[in-house]
Amino acid sequence: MIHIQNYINGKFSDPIQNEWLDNSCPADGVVYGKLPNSCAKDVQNAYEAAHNAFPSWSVTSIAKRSAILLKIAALIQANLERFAAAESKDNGKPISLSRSIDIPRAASNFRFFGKAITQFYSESHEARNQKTINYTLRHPLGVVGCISPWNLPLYLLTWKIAPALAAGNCVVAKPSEVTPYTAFLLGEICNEAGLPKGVLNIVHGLGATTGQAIVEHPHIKAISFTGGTETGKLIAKTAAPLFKKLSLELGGKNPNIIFADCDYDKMLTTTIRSSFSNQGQICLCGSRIFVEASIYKQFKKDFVERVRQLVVGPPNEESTQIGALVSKTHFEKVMSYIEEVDNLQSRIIFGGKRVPVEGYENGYYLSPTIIEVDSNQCKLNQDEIFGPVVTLMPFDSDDAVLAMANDVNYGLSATVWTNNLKRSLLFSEQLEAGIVWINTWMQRDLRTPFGGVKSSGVGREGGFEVLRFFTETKNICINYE
Ligand code: TXE
Repeated sequence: MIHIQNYINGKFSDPIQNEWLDNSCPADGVVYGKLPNSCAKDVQNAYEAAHNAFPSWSVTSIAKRSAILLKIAALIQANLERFAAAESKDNGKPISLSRSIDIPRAASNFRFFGKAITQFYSESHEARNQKTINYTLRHPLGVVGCISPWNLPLYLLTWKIAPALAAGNCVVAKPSEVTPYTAFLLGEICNEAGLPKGVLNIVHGLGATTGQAIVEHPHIKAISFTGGTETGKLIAKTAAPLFKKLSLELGGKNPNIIFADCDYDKMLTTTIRSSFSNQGQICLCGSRIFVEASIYKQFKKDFVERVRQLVVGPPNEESTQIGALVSKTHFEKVMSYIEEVDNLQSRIIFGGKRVPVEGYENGYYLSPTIIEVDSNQCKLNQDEIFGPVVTLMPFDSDDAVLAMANDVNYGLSATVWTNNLKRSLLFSEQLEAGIVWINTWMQRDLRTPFGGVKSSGVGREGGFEVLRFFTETKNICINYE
């Protein structure tokens, strides 16, 4: 059994009330570890450690902060296999994915922000007629809270922690209680890299207790959260009267719009990825596929053929392309949509069934699922299912597909496949989304702003945007007349 502990003030400790949660493995449903269910007092201890570390960390030279973050990045990379195995076991994702995407990206989050902070700048505004010069200071906020989900556990946790630390803040972080393992391993790495004690504190536990205690802590200045839209609403409600800075990266129901004039083979290969990577448990997955009527039949045939070849299997096998869903609860949520298909003017054209995997009979394996829907208003096209489930619909005109793409509460990302320049520019302008991909999907450049509109969230992560989020701006005006 793995015994996960909190990481507070540079040390590993059990929760004060000695309350524990089970950590189970989605591949076989077996409990293989315990993690703390931390209470408000644990969060307070983490806060105090962070608060005590802040005066020194906030004035530590940028060169030194950067060097420590780069060291953390190098150590994650050096421990790639260990981290990748832990991530797959905890989350159910194929080992090939955690090895090639999740863990390298966690390292590059530290590497990127370790470097970005050396280039971060503020502005000055001169008005010679008034004899004034204004200049802007950007100071770290103090102690900030980072709360992350289970779909990309270390990847998303470090996406928040790295910029917060780079900007000179101290952090109280809470990873998802469903996938705590790699966050636990990160503590050791931080000590080895020489991160001063208390600068980063990781407290484990349920959202409603540990998470809530972070959000309602009166002196934690900002909350950076990625997770479900309903949780985001709760956090916003709690944080608003405390006037905390908030960054919310929430759900998505992203359109994948395919025109007949696209590069068909590239589109098909990428659409397999954008539909089913990480078992469809990525907020950026293109879960609503709209295909121009003239190629709809051909696409449907080719897509089904390619999806049929995807290998569903245990996460630790190299050949696995689709692993297990993250938990029993989540598996049941995704299945509940599939069970309703017949009542929703829709048809399953591939998948929709639990996959029996030999030796892993109690794991949460679902075959990649394609559902044909008749209306974009259908629940299957409006709710975030967050599993290996996509819907298909034909369209006849640019206007019609644009209207359907935007007719949803979410607005995180959108993909358009076309070789028509005018069309790609018009769609880029008119799609209601924080991120638009033309002829690609999930090609990430960490300098770019990342986040959504409508129910997909508030604020932007990435690049200098997040360094601005994690700093307080002060303007100084000097009159030199
Ligand atoms: O996430 P939660 P859940 C979507 C997806 C999924 C749904 C629900 O549709 O089915 O959300 O997933 C912490 N105060 N996404 O319920 O609860 C929680 O402990 C403070 C999209 O598992 O939002 C965890 O650390 N924190 C998403 C984190 O919030 C609270 C990724 C996220 O968990 C809290 C995951 C509270 N009151 C799910 N309640 C994306 N945008 O990528 C919970 N938490």
